[in-house]
Amino acid sequence: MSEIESLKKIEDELIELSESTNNIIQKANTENELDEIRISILGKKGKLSNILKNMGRLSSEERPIIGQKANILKIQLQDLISQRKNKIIEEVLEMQIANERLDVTISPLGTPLGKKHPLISTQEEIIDIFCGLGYSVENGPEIESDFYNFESLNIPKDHPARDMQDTFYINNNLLLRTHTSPVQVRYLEDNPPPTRIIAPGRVYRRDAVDATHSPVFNQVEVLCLDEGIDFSHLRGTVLTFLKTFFGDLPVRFRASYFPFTEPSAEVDVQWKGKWLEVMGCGMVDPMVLEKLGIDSERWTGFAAGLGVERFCMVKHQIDDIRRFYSNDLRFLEQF
Ligand code: 2NL
Repeated sequence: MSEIESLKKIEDELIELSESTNNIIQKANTENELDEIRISILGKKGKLSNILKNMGRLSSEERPIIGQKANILKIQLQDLISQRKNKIIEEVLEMQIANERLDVTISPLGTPLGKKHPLISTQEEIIDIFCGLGYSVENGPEIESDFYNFESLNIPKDHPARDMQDTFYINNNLLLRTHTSPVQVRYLEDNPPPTRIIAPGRVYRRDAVDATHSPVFNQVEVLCLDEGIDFSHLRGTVLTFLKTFFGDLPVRFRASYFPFTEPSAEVDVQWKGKWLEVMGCGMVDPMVLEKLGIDSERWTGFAAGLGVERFCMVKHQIDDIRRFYSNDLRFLEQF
């Protein structure tokens, strides 16, 4: 082959390489693929060096011409490869962005709303009714002394309620209050009659847990003291309260006994044909008032006590007191 022919051949091969590789480079889809293509063209044993192997056949004038052309081609191919590489990086990134895209405009599935526990709603309802009747709300400690919880309320030393079996004692004198009456006793110590107060709050009794008993439950006690208060005021207040809370249900008063009221009564409402006991009440025993230095000839009054759990259970037909304390959302979400 003459030098002219050799030159022509190498030039043709370079043109051929330029034309064929452009397509191959554009078809590469990953950086790895592109790298392999780069090595197969520009690498030590690649197509370009393969073509240039034949440069030895050229004259010393021709060699730099081909050298220059080969260099230009090399730079062109490197450019193409790096452009393709950038394109691939961009495409990968765009695909990633598309795949990981969050539609922040999509409407939410609904925000879960918290709501009041049925016991809280019931307690608030009871409080609201008495506030409407002119009563104010009083609070006091849950750890009480024997005096405020029992002695001041005329509960004798040998009364079963004072038994270790029924009361949580902290020591000889301190205990967890078994009712909220001590709140009212404390109030009367500091505030002379007339009195219209209610005392809502947690109370504690040493009961075994079952469907109707819990060692901690909520009570609301009511106290009204004034001149000329008699049983008709008690009856009227209780009837008004029960009618407001339950609606128009039959109500009956049954004679009963509490150490701190005389006379005393228990109150039942009729619900689905059954009489259900819902509260206890009575005229405040003059002994309780005298112990507090209140003139029981001038001031008379009534008191009542009720369990919030019981009211809530009757109103919503709940069969087990433990449902209030087990935090089962299937139960709680119904209210
Ligand atoms: C019930 C019965 C009752 C009282 C609570 C009371 C308070 C004072 C003076 C007199 Cl300061 N009495 N409270 C009276 C009668 C009944 O509760 O069955 N509670 C769940």
